[in-house]
Amino acid sequence: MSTEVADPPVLEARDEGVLTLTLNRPKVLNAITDGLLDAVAHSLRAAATDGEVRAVVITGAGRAFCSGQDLKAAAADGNVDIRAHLREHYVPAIHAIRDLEKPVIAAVNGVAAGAGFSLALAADLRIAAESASFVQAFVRIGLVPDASSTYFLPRIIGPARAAELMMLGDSVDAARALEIGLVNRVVPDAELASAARDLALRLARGPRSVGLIKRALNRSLVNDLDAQLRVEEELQGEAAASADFYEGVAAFLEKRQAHFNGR
Ligand code: LHQ
Repeated sequence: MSTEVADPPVLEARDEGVLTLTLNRPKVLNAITDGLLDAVAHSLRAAATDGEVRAVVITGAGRAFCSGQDLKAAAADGNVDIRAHLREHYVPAIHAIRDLEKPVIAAVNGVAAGAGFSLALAADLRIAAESASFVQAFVRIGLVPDASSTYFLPRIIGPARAAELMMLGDSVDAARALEIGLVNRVVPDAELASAARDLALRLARGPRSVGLIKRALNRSLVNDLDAQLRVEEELQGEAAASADFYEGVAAFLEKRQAHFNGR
């Protein structure tokens, strides 16, 4: 009997309010399996109710961020109902990223391809290593972008650029990704982990309103102006009732640094 234990598809680490999820299938560039998606969704749902977690970083083990759906597993499982597969595994993972009212940073350490690119798009902020690259690989194998790419990519970089990346499937390097607003920052490879951590720590020390800002931005993606003005009204009511708002104002008046606790 074998005593080997399979490596977990996602590693979790917690430090000073920051939860880091590392996609952990480096031999296949962190290609996505159901287990990997379910683990991401599970960790993020747990983070929603965990007061110790105030920001999340998602990154990849080894030289890649994520190469998208594991095509070897997909090919081996010829009878899979792709619609049900998306609904049951991809959709919950994307929702877990967007529904978590805490900032999620994609620290893109290498190639992000196919649904791996989609995962990075669903994050709130993207910070990339200089050697990172982004490929809407779907069209290369005759598929349509999925896992939220057709929703977020045109909204992040504009419809014309999104059409180009999706229809041609060309690779975008980190410098170009920064130029077109696909990523927020690019840092030298050796500094990615610490830069992502610094950013996450800053956000983790932020007020309750950071999560409410995420809710506002989620809603602004679909609302018209009047609906969004009502959302702002509702969220400002919530923010103004938070302990962090009182702390923020007190700190301003006392000319000192605010100490927020996320409540
Ligand atoms: C992989 C993969 C991979 C397995 C590298 N799978 N092994 C689709 C279908 C079903 C349901 C729902 O949704 C989707 C959505 C999608 O995500 S479709 C898009 C799927 N992804 C791709 O088409 C990308 C495939 N990979 C690549 O094009 C290249 O590997 C990239 C550009 C990512 C990286 O290229 P290289 O740096 O040259 O690395 P490599 O190709 O040599 O890969 C290293 C190893 O990883 C290699 O294994 P080997 O045993 O030969 O060393 C690859 O086979 C394996 N690998 N991606 N997605």
